[in-house]
Amino acid sequence: MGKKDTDKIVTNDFPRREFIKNASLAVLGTLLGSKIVFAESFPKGLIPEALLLEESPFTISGKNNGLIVLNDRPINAETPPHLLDPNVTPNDIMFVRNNGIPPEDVNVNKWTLTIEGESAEQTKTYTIANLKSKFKEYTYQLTLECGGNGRSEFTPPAKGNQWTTGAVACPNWTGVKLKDVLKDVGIKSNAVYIGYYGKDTHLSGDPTKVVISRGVPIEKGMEDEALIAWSMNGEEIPYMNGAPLRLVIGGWPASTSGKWLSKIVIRDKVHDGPKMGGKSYRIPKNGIAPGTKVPDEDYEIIESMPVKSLVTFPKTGAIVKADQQFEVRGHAWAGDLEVKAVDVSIDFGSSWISCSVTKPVNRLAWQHFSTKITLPEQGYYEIWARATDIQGKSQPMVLPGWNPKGYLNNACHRIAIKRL
Ligand SMILES: Nc1nc2c(c(=O)[nH]1)N[C@H]1C(S)=C(S)[C@@H](COP(=O)(O)O)O[C@H]1N2
Ligand SMILES: [Mo]
Repeated sequence: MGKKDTDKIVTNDFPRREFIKNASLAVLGTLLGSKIVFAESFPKGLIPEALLLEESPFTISGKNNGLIVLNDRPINAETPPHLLDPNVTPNDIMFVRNNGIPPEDVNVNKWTLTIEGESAEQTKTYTIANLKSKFKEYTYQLTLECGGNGRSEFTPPAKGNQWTTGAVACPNWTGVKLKDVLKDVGIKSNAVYIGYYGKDTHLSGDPTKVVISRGVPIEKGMEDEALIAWSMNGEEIPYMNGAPLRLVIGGWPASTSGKWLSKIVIRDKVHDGPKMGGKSYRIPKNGIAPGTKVPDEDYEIIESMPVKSLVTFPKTGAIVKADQQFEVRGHAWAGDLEVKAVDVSIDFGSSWISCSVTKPVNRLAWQHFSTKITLPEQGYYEIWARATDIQGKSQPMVLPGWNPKGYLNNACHRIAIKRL
């Protein structure tokens, strides 16, 4: 049975149960993503409780229990749309995307950030106290969305975390401008890119292996809104979101926003850290048929994220009374661009109702849309939302350009509604 949501179609997955019943302890451990401690005492033929549930029952310390854990080594968890309803995403609601194991020691007083690289005039190290005293502090609300958000919809399927819609958030970030710190160090005229390094450790346990080290062109890093942040919504950044210091690059794949930030390099070429090359956060330059293999040199790095929206109210599965007028609302964002319009449909895209859309509180913050709706007769409906950016690009109704790693799915969000 569905654990908590009545809006799900419940399937009796008998073949899977039979398989699990007969599985070896090693296979059960693989399915659980953890070894079973005291396995020698585990009754033969019993199905582990965690595998009887539709969704992972595990929760993350410091995070809302409503987050859906996709993986616990490394920890990855997404936010259901209705929890993203607040205009500013609360700390315990923001999704978590880890590629490795978070660092154990995140002492604010001892933490340092080093700036170096072939296009840095010098190597300089700052404590967090140094950053706070030396540079002016700024707060911006910035949208971070994982490049793989929406991956679960791709066919043929793409490997990786099966994000549905919840790898996006837009909290307030406080810190110093990356450009102020880079200028303090000195940027050589041949600088083209910046790259970050964090203090998380590789899943293999090998201390010499870097988990992820991505970056952005120097122009993006020099934007007003590119921050080195120590605070989220006026509090410490949650441990899982990169405390005590992280880079925040709004509008681009969130993989460019390095967590547990310890080093920034100023490069004279495109940064080449782990997950900058190959198929990582890169898509084929030209559209390809689903399933096609493309040589690495025909890929390009994902930059600004595409236009997208999310219905955060009502919650999918809501049942509304006859003739009840209700509000439909949510957020819309468009990478480096602004959102011009959001339309919703109650008839599977045959006609569209235009919504009111707020201006962003600052550049690179998501915007909010709302409209009031009444449903004409009793029955099942879907509400679809479609945002359009200021350049006139709209979200596609169905999955856009298939790519091997399942990036950039900005298809319209749909919710299910019944009217009595
Ligand atoms: N040091 C470090 N920074 C990182 C990551 C990571 O695994 N390690 N993951 C990246 C990816 S892929 C994403 S989508 C965002 C996720 O940020 P969040 O976990 O705060 O939501 O962090 C990015 N920064
Ligand atoms: Mo990501």
